[in-house]
This record gives sequence, structure tokens and C-alpha cells, in this order.
Amino acid sequence: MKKKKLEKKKRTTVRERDWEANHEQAFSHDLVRHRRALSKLSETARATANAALPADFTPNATLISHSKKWAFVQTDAAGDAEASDLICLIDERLHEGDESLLAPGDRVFIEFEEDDAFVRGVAPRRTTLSRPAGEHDRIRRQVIAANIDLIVVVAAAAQPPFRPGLVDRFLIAAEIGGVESVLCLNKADLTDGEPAELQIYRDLGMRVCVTSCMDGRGLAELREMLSGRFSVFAGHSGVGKSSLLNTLDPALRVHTQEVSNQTLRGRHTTTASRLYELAGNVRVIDTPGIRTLGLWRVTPAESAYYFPEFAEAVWDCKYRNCTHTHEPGCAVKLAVAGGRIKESRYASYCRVRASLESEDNITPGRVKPIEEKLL
Ligand SMILES: Nc1nc2c(ncn2[C@@H]2O[C@H](COP(=O)(O)OP(=O)(O)OP(=O)(O)O)[C@@H](O)[C@H]2O)c(=O)[nH]1
Ligand SMILES: [Mg+2]
Ligand SMILES: [Zn+2]
Repeated sequence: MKKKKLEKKKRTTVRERDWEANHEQAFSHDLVRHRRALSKLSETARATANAALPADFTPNATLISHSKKWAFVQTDAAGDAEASDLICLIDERLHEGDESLLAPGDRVFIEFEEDDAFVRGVAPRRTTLSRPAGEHDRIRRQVIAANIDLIVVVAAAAQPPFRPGLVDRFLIAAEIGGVESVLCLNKADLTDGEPAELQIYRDLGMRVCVTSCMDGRGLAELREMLSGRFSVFAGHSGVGKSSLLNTLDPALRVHTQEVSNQTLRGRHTTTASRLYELAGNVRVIDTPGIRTLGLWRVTPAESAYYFPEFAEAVWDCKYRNCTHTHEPGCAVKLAVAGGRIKESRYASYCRVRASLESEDNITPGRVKPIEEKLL
């Protein structure tokens, strides 16, 4: 019994020290401390719980990271007060609608009550990187990052191997979210030359940056792309998203982990999206690696629209509702055969289209209402 007590005490000390050192896990560790504080909420805080939320508000902070109940924010500098990091409770009266209530990058309204701070409002988002939420989620659209200017699709030249399919999906998500995207091919030190597919993206007008955290190539160019902007790093696990952040600013000490020796895939090291502020007015949201990216509110018929190099050919297809997969007289397939459309992009189109048509990737926008299914 005595031994148990001692162990408990030791753990608490570690948590507090982590938080002060601002380690990656500090936020989640500190949640435990704050969960305990929850039971000790001030009288005023409990009294206001029944009042209405402010209808009109001016955001005064930016969301860095969050859990279900807690938000880690950076307050705006105002007057003499400098910007500062703060942990707040998320007001339970804030209503989660169809999409994520909070995402890193959100502009939020914080109110203080004695020693407690509360998130009491979330401003409409200027842009988002989103995907359909999982089948069992209460929300329909998961917002990965909010109010971003740039999506940096990070891929690896090797370990894990370069897979253009996810890049194509990010291009579509960027178009839907109204955000510019660039491609960062990291781990260039592991291969001679670059994957042939990179030229396809350059030809599509996408900026491509080839980097290595090991020999430092391309980092100046990446820094220049990020400078003065608000970006999100996204891509498969293990491609080096967090490592790039550490290389750009070693003081960040974001947690990273080697890829698995057996599968050469990442180990899903980053588990929650989080906003980082780097020197040179660079703000980046690091995100957990994903296997694939579902597409929000894209119908199969619309999918060709997101492959701009198809645009010219589609006019010449024999059928107006041609799916460009099996129809005779399809001008898109002809363009692929003639080399005017790259085979890998066409293959990507076919995969995107097939997944949008398949039962298990029904985008929420196309789900039939439950009542209809019951009839
Ligand atoms: N050779 C080489 N290895 C790299 C490079 N960048 C990152 N790595 C290694 O790749 C592994 C994975 O890096 P992470 O930064 O954890 O990858 P991540 O994309 O953040 O992965 P998740 O958080 O799981 O999504 C680490 O062992 C890094 O040291 C690079 O440019 N070259
Ligand atoms: Mg990571
Ligand atoms: Zn066609």
C-alpha cells in the first residue's frame, strides 16, 4: 500500500516537469492535472454555466491543440499583455454541429472567470483541410486544420516509398478547402535521383521541394515557402513531417520515431495535430500520418473535375456522362494512350472514382437519411 502511494507521487512530479520543459507530451500529461482541477471549479464558473453563450464575440486566441474537454491556446497580444500559452476548458454549451468543433488554427474566444479560462466561441473558418469523419463519429466532417494558407503534402523518396495516390487526394482536398498546396519530397538522401512522378506535379503547376533532414538539402527553399504563412504538414506516417519541423527549429523537440524495419512504414508517432510557431514568422500544424484521405462531399461524377489535365479531353468523349473508365469513344483514355495524360494520374483517377463509388467510402454528403433506409 505504502509503495503504491510513493509511485503515484513520483509520476506526478514527472508530469509537472515535462510540462515546464514544454515537451511534446506535456499537454496530454497536464490534462490529468487539470482533470483533477475540474472538480474544484470556482463558484462563479458553476453559476454561469446556465447562462447563454455570448452571441457576438471577437476572437482573442488561436487554438494550438485540444482534447475533448481541454484546449491549449495562444492568447493574442493586446495592449501591454504579450501573447501567452494557456490551457482552457471547452465550454460544454458550445454545440458541435456537422463538423469538428475545434481544430488547430481555429480563432477562438476565451473568457476568464477567476482562475479558470474557458473557450466560449469559435470563429467561422476561412479555410480548412478536412475529410469525412469515420462511420462511427458523431460529426460528419473532420477538420484537420483550420485557417491555413498552405498545405504541405510531405512524402518520402523512400522508407516509406513514394505513393502518388495520396498526393492526388491531397490535391483534391486542397482544391475543395480553397487552399494552395505544395509537395515536399523528403528523405532525398536515401535515393539517387527523384521519382519520375514529381515532374507530373510540376507540370500541373504545383511547387515541389526536395528535402533531406540528413544532409539539409532543400530546407532553405522549404523555409522560404513557409515564411510568413500558416501551413499544415500532412502525409503518410514516417515520411518525416515532425523531423522537418525539428530540423527547421531544433528548439521544438517534436517527438519522432524510426520507421519499422520490417514494413518500412511509419509508426504513427504523432497522435494529435498541433500548431508550432517557428522563427521567421513561420507557423505550421504538424498532423498525425494518415493511410488514406477520404474526400469530403465529392461525388463520383465530380471526381474528373479535380484532374485538371483531363479538362480538354472530356469534351470529346462520345457520351456526355462518360465515366472515363470503360466506355467506347472515351477521349480521356485516348489521351492516356497518346501520352497526353500521365498513366499514373489516370490510375489515380480510377482509384479515387472507384473508392467514391464503393459502399465503404460513402462520403457523408451522399449518405441517405436513416429514415429513408428504414422505409
Ligand atoms: N534518411 C532520412 N531519414 C529521415 C529524414 N527525415 C526523417 N527521417 C527519419 O524518418 C523517421 C520518421 O520521421 P518522423 O518525423 O517521426 O515522421 P512523421 O512523418 O512525423 O511520422 P508520423 O508522426 O508517424 O506521422 C525518423 O526516424 C527520422 O529520423 C530524412 O530526410 N532522411
Ligand atoms: Mg510526426
Ligand atoms: Zn471519357
